[in-house]
Amino acid sequence: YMIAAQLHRALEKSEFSLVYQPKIRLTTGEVVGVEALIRWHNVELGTVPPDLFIPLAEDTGLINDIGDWVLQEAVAQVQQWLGQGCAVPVAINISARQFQNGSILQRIESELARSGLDSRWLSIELTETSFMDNAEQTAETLLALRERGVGVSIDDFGTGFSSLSYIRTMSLDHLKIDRSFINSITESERDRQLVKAIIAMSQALGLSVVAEGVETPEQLGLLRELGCDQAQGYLICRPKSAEAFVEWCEQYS
Ligand code: G
Ligand code: G
Ligand code: MN
Ligand code: NA
Repeated sequence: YMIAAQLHRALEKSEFSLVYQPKIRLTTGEVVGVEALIRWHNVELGTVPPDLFIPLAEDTGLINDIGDWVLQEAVAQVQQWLGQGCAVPVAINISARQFQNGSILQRIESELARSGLDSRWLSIELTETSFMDNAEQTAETLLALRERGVGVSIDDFGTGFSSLSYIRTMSLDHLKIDRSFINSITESERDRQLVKAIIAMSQALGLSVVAEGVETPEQLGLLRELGCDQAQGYLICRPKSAEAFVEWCEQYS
């Protein structure tokens, strides 16, 4: 299987890169963070989307090494930005299998210790599927991460197997509303009411709420009216290389 064979050698051949997409605060417009997204470019396969190779990396166990690379690369990038005086906190995505293998806390702790990076510059994004198994262990890990100063976001909220019990039992900082809801808020009264309710729930629980996939000024305006805290999406900025992101920041501010 061609893709699996190439994936095995992708790390040693330095075929991965990270792109960065900012999140802004809706009241002030300031950039409050950036999400790191992995990209894989292979000479024979071209650009392979993460939706395709992350599940494969999970099946083959490569996800641990790839996850470590993402963590190290993201940490190194914020450290470089700190040196340039334009730092923003970085969020990395952790897939459910990667989270459930149990060593994530230790991996993050050892990278923070190795790099000396202050933990307030790092956060993680987890989907609801991460919370489905080993609820007790998961809750402990999230609490430990947050005590260590690492922010935790629930990603793609509203899709998958949403259960309010996760919100009840898990220690979280941010909730990211899945872009499928944001997509239709200006057309669908039903989706608008759902988003409004998710925002109200998040705020009542002390979670900051982020709208994902904002593509139009109308969506952004409506989200601001609804009191949403933060937004991310192509309207604001597409995921960009580290260099292009710094340029974007300079233009933007
Ligand atoms: O960047 P893009 O929209 O193509 O991302 C597609 C999916 O891949 C998203 O669900 C995103 O969370 C996931 N993804 C992107 N980067 C990473 C990563 O570094 N690790 C993991 N586990 N998933 C990622
Ligand atoms: O699952 P997660 O939320 O981590 O995935 C983020 C994915 O969403 C990335 O692949 C990113 O490229 C994509 N994305 C970011 N902003 C937008 C947007 O405004 N519209 C669409 N369609 N996709 C977006
Ligand atoms: Mn994400
Ligand atoms: Na998401």
